[in-house]
Amino acid sequence: RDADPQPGARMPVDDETAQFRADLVEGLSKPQKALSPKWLYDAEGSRLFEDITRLPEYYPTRQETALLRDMAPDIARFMGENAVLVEFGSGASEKTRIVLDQAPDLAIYMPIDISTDALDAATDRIREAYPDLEVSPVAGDFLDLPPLPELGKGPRTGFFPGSTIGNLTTELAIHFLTSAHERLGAGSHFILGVDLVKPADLLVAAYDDAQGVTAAFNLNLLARANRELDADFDLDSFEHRAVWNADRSRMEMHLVSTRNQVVTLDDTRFRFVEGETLHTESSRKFTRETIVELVEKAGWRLVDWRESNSPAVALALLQG
Ligand code: AVJ
Repeated sequence: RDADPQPGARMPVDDETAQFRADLVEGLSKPQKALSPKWLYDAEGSRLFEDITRLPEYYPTRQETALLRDMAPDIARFMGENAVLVEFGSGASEKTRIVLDQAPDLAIYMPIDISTDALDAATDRIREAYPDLEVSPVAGDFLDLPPLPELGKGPRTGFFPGSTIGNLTTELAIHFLTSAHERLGAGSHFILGVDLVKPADLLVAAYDDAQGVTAAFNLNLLARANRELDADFDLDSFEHRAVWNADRSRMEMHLVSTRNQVVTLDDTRFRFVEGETLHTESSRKFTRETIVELVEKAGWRLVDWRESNSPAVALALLQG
């Protein structure tokens, strides 16, 4: 993956497989079959997501990178002197470098990620590239934040790029922003990356690219279930579908059954009628107004809002 953090589980392998199995059984039992997007990101899914970020149709990563580069001096000023930068779901810390390159006054960088492998590798690389920066990694799930170590006297800034907030339900997004606020403390700052509402054809193209990489990314979920859980999904009988849900202001990815069929997982049989879908991901698109509404429910206020060129994404600077 690029730097975009995913709400992915990296538990010990057996726990993770057991959780995948339980989630899939539960998800296939619902009237609208659905599964958490975190299961899209096994090694193969993470590799495919990285390919997605380089597709001509997938604008979010490119646009956010350009905007961060543009805004880096303002961000440095926003963070202040001797600042502590806390990144939630830091992954490979790739986008962070754009900020670090132009923030000489930053004292401490605290990457938080659920994958200790990714965290260790990123910590080594950042320490090597920025020898004067104190790097203090924290292993943890950003949806279930551990207490953060007391570090430095400077102001704290949270960093959550990649529009990952859009993959969370409103309830979870408020929960995350509230707990991040608690952990960072009163008076802290936050940099939030979001994707914006735009014409449906652009959105659909970004999630249903001509080369079929997003389709492969989505279908890999079924291949993963076959590999890890010994399920018997027939990959030729499911199709990728990306739809713009205007009512809920979100892109949705589904896997559509192209025939009546039965899928077996352990001893349980799950029926799909022709045209029935498994909902695998929602990616919410915002406006300045819907972001203000969301962050205020979590105790933050918007102090700056910057949009990229078209197709536009935005960075919201928060304080609270
Ligand atoms: C990186 C999780 C925000 O929702 O746009 C890309 C994931 N899914 N193409 C997004 C994704 C399909 C991406 N996030």
